[in-house]
Amino acid sequence: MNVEFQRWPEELAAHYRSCAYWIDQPLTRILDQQRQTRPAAPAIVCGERTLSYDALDRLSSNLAARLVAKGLGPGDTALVQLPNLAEFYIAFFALLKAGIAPVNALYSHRRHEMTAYARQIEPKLLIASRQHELFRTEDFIGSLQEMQDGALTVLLMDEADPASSLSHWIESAPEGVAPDYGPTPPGEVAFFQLSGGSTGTPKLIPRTHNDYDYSVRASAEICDLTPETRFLCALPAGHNFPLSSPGALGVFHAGGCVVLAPNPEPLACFELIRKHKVTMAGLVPSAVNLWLQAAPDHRNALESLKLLQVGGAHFPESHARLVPQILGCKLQQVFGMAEGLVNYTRLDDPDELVFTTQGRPISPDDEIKIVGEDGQPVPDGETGRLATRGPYTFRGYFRSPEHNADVFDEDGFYYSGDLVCRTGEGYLRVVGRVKDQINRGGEKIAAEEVESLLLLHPDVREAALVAIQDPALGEKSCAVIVSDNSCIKPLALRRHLMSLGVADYKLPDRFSFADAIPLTAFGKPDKKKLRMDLAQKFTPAL
Ligand code: J2J
Repeated sequence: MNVEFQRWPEELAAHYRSCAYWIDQPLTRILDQQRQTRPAAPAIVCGERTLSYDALDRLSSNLAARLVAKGLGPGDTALVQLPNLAEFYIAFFALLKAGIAPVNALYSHRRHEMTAYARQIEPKLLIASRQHELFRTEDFIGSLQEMQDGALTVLLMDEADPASSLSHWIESAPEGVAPDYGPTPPGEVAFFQLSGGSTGTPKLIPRTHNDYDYSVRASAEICDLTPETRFLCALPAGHNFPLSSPGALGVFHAGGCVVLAPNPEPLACFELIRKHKVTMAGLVPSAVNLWLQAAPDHRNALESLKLLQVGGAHFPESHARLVPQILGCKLQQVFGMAEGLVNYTRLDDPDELVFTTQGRPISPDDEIKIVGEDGQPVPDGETGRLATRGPYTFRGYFRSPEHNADVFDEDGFYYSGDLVCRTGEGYLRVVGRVKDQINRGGEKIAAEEVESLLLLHPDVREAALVAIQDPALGEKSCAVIVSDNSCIKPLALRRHLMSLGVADYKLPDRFSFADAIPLTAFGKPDKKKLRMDLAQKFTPAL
């Protein structure tokens, strides 16, 4: 009946309960509390619309009741793909209320990613938008429907047919009385987060009510959220950072208000900050750079902004120092992951810690191991691989036993693939990574995923995707290709990837053609060497 997932060992679960990290309440309690205490307070500002907590609760209940009346409930999963609109949160809470576990795909995802998620969760429900290229016609919906033997309920934004119009399902409760319904038990899966990944297939992270709710409550406290908080959500709403660190859920928990922006474009965001007196925002470093460039002409618009959180990718110290100077607000560095562990610099930390570290873990029970090449812990100040377990760090990817065996040790520590060092104060500094991933302005690209798609092209004999430095995004991707066809062109390969329906951000920014891919002593592609070769190739001589 419940969605399967790898549980925490009993002993640790008992400990997490005894410390009141796990309070055995469903995530829907966040909304329940606000509906009772401040029903009329604004919960979401979305364009010209403002939704009160009461409205958010009522609309999500309408949708939940209709889904239940349709026969959906605990054990069922949903594939959701919505842009940054109020409907994202309405649907999120509706699915929690009905006990349906969603995957919230990014709006930039296309056929390749959506199909991979659908194959894994076998959804009974699809919630998406007609505005998205995938859902303008019936083709893709038809193929999902076929995968599910016709058992897929489809709800779309901007849909004319009331039977499958999301707005229609949200607007009113179903006729008659919906059968009793409720969320899944607090120890069970509430929804799936997306992994940045390093493997061929994008992996899913089961998150329980208990573990996620703890990370949200504790994050809200660390960030001092109150009913006066007005949070600008300019990153994709479903991403772990703007959803839970403390993100929209933290803001709802505190009774504050989420102001939605379609993306982090500075001028539109500055106008929203001015108009709605936004107090806090969260950004990836590449977006901060754009804000830093645009801000000097718009300082007045930013007067209400007290705190800027920055995370998701490497944030150079020199840029960190500019945040208070140019944006006139406090900086908080955030180093987190959809798998669990989140680190914050604290609001009362000395500037030096805030500028030079990525913070310390949320919980006293976040266990951190930093191990050297021999697998043994390294002393503070030395770099090693980050391994962690704790009250809100998952214990296994969904239906991925082989990959789980690679990234967990026998004690249940998860190896995130990050290279970090710990300061004497217990703060982490992210210094690199060992996972085969490109971090393109905070958007994660699994090298293997793109490589296997490139290899489907008849002219590609070998392919390796590696990161190249980029002043705006931090990193971009370069595909190194070995081909027998000397006339092969980047455009053809790009078209090939596009025809496979891969998200745009995964398309290689550059292509480089080689006679062979260099190998390490173990016979694996030597990506370090490739990165160095490419750095020389793409850096103009002085
Ligand atoms: C360097 N690398 C970082 C940082 C994440 C809060 C904030 C971010 C995420 C996130 C998140 C970094 N400096 N400050 O989920 O709740 C890289 C690391 C990490 C990976 C996780 C949250 N902050 N990273 O970015 O699941 O490599 O989560 O392992 O998308 O991003 O990516 P993701």
